[in-house]
This record gives sequence, structure tokens and C-alpha cells, in this order.
Amino acid sequence: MSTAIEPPGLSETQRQIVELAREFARTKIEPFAAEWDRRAYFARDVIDELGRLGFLGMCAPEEYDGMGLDTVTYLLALEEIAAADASVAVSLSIHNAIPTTMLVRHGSPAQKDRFLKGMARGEVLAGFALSEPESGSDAAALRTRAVRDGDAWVLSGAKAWATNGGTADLMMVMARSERGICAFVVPTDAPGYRPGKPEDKMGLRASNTVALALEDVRLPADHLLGEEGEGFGYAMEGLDAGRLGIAVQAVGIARRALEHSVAYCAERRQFGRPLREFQGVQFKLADMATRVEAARALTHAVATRRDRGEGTTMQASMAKVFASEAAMWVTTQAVQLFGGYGYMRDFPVEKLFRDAKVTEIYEGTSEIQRIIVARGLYPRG
Ligand code: COS
Repeated sequence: MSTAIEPPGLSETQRQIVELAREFARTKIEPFAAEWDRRAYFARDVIDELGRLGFLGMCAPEEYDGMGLDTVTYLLALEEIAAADASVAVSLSIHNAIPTTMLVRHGSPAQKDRFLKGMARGEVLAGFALSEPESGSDAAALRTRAVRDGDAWVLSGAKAWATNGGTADLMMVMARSERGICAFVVPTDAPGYRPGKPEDKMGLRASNTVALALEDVRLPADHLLGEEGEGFGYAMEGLDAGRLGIAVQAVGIARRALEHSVAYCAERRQFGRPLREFQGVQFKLADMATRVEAARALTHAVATRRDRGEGTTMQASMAKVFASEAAMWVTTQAVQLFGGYGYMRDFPVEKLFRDAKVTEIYEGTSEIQRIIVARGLYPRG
């Protein structure tokens, strides 16, 4: 099933990648997504298969064994996965956008050889650990310590809500040394790296979200990314990329809710007519379709800007806040259109509704996105 609205003007490469992602999503993800959600099952085998097809290397350059896709193409593929299951999409989004971007921009050639290549080939799944129990929106207040000990770094502290934290092979961990915030590449088999049990979440139940205890995790000196004390900026750059992934995840969720609603309103009859013939229903469907299209168009416009090498901090926040609120609104309408069935787990829209909510929260709440947009309006203020 496809929306009335397909992204326009795809190149041949884009069409091939979208087709590959769509076919994979249709056959290997969507039929199982409700069951994974019920069991809170993280489908590492499916992520690995996506990795073998290149989908864990979408944003890594070809010289490091990645696909080297432009941002728009990457987002087109991610939308297809998100429309099938937002939980699988978030693992892909974090891996491709945050640790990948941080390594591409600030990794030494040796670090790229050692870490980025495996990630791009899909042999290594990566995640990102910034938030802590007492620092969420105020990310710069993080307290995880990094202490230099001879030619090693020793990390200690606690992280919260780390996506992929219990399943990844490698995490990009933010910690504070005496010179400020730093980024570290942490293999998850390092002694002292202790993931908690998976969080029991409202939505995105098949994604892996854990608290992390870092108990004197000892790392060779060359696991520090870039310059000591410069890590906060690197993390924020990672989030500039990450927020576009979350925006398109929201587009995928909203699009799927629209598609289900369009089909249901053609089929379901009340008062002797299909629902689609009632003007009140038509108005809802029209507004849903408009918001899906607007959210995608804004996200792609920001991606195009990023591909031209322009700054996108405030624009990525615009896309993220707009698309995530669109997804929440569209999925709320979808549940309403389905009526009693919409509230039942046997029908697909309640999962989409639950999955949409977190897009307004993680990688920066809607309130934080608005702060970033407002700051962008007064660049020197
Ligand atoms: N790219 C590069 N550098 C950036 C940047 C960006 N997008 N945003 C900020 N920086 C740099 C600034 O230039 C500044 O550098 P200097 O100290 O050299 O001047 C530094 O980072 C601090 O920036 P700022 O003063 O804006 O930091 P704040 O503490 O005010 O925090 C917000 C900024 C609120 C935007 C940040 O904490 C944030 O994004 N919070 C939400 C965190 C989040 O999304 N968490 C989700 C967890 S990841 S799943």
C-alpha cells in the first residue's frame, strides 16, 4: 500500500534504495512488528540483515565501506523502515546519524579504520549515551567522569535511556574530564560496562532502551574522539543529524496511520455508507494527508540544505518538532477514525499512536527544539 503522496522526482539510485528498503520492510519487518511490540523483542537478526544490505552504512563514506548516501536518500530509506516499525527505524537512525557522523567528522584515520568500517559494513551496531538520570534536556550538566590514568581513560557514572545500549557492540559515550565534555568510543564488552534491563516503555517497545552503569570502564587513550573537552559540540552535531532521522521516523509513522485510515474509511460502513463519504471524515483525512506531506517536505528541505554543506541546527529542530507533532496529531485522528477498533491491540493504529509519542520527547523534547529554533532567530543574542 502506498500513500497518494510519493516523494517527487526520485533519481534512479534513490528509487532503487527506496524499493529495497520498502520490500525488506514489507516482507521482513511489518508482518512481525505487532508481535515484537507485544513481546518487547529486539530483532537484532533483522538489524544484522539490514546491515548486510548496507543500511548500517548509509551515512558513512564509500572509502570507509559505507554507502555514502546523501541525506535525502538516507531519509527516504529510513521512512520506509519507520512506516513498517518505528522500533527498527530508531536503531538504524541512531547508528547512522550520531556515532557515524561523530566518527566521520572527528575520528582519526585509525579510528575510522578500526570502528567506522565495521559499523558501515553492518558488522558492528553502535549507539549513543548522552542523557543521565539527572541531565536530560540540560545535556551539558552531565556528570559521568573521565579520568586519565597513564595511557588510559577510566569512565565512571550512570547513563539513562541509552538506545541500543544493551544490544550494541559499541557506544559513543559522553563523559566529563577536567577539561570539559569528551566523547569516547566504548566497546560494550569492556569490563565495567553494565547495561540495565530493557526499559518497559509505552511505545517503541521493540527498541532496546537501557540505563547504563559505567564502573571504572578502562579504555586505551585512542578511544577518545577528537579533542579533549570538545565533545559537547560533537554531540550536538550528531544530534543535528539525528533529529532529521527522528523527523522522518515521525513521517513514516504518520504516513502509515494515514494509509491504514484511508483503507479503513473506504471499507467501514455506518448509516448505510462507507465512512469516506462523510464530510467530517473527509476533512480529517485531508488534514492528515496534508500534515504528512508538509512534514516530509520540510524534513527533505532541511536535508537538501545539509547536503549543500549549510548549517542546519535550527532547521533540523524545526523539522523534528513539526514532524513529531504531526505524527502525534495524525495518529490521534487515526485512532478516532477507527473508533472502538482503534483502541484495540488487534488493529494497527494504537501501536502507531504509542510509537509516535516518543518522537516528541527523545533527541530533545519539542520544548528544546523550540528553544533551538528561537535561538537561531537571534544568532548573536
Ligand atoms: N553544533 C555544534 N556545536 C554546538 C551546537 C551544534 N548544533 N549546539 C551547541 N554547540 C556548542 C556551542 O557552540 C557552544 O560552544 P562554545 O562553548 O565553544 O561556545 C557549546 O556547544 C554549548 O552550547 P550552548 O551554550 O547552546 O549549550 P546549552 O547548555 O545552552 O544547551 C541545548 C543547548 C539545550 C540545545 C542542548 O543541551 C540540547 O540539545 N539539549 C537536549 C539534549 C538532547 O537532545 N538529549 C537527547 C538525548 S540523545 S537521545
